[in-house]
Amino acid sequence: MSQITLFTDSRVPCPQRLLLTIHELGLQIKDIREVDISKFEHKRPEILELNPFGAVPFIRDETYDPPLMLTESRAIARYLAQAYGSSDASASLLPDPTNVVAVAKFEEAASIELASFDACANQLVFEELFKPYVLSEHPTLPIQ
Ligand SMILES: N[C@@H](CCC(=O)N[C@@H](CS)C(=O)NCC(=O)O)C(=O)O
Repeated sequence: MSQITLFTDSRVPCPQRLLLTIHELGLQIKDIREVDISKFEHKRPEILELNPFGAVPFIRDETYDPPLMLTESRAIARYLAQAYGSSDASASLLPDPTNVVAVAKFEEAASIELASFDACANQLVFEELFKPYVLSEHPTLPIQ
């Protein structure tokens, strides 16, 4: 069991990216706190105090003193893979750092995911799923 608290809204894309990594690693999360972004819980003072960016996901890992607070789903995913992944290189989610070709191909795929795939897919999810739902709950919100 890890010493990690995960702050998340499991329904939305950035947290789901992280949940996939957690699943692949078989990692046991000590505490999962759901933060309902459709109710703007991520903008509450107690959450902003932990993550001033006012977004999910983020983690607190109490393995360290002081605990590690980390935002950004991709940074968290890489941290978890590094810190909690298999020591067997063939089972690792990350490339062997001494293999420059493997690292280059990993960075290429990571850039494509961020710059090409996510740039479109995230906007699509926002327009087709999130915006209609939030506007039905909060019709006067100035979201475009
Ligand atoms: N680049 C950040 C983006 C975080 C982000 O924007 N998360 C969304 C959910 S997918 C969120 O919390 N949105 C609410 C808001 O920004 O007000 C990451 O990958 O973690």
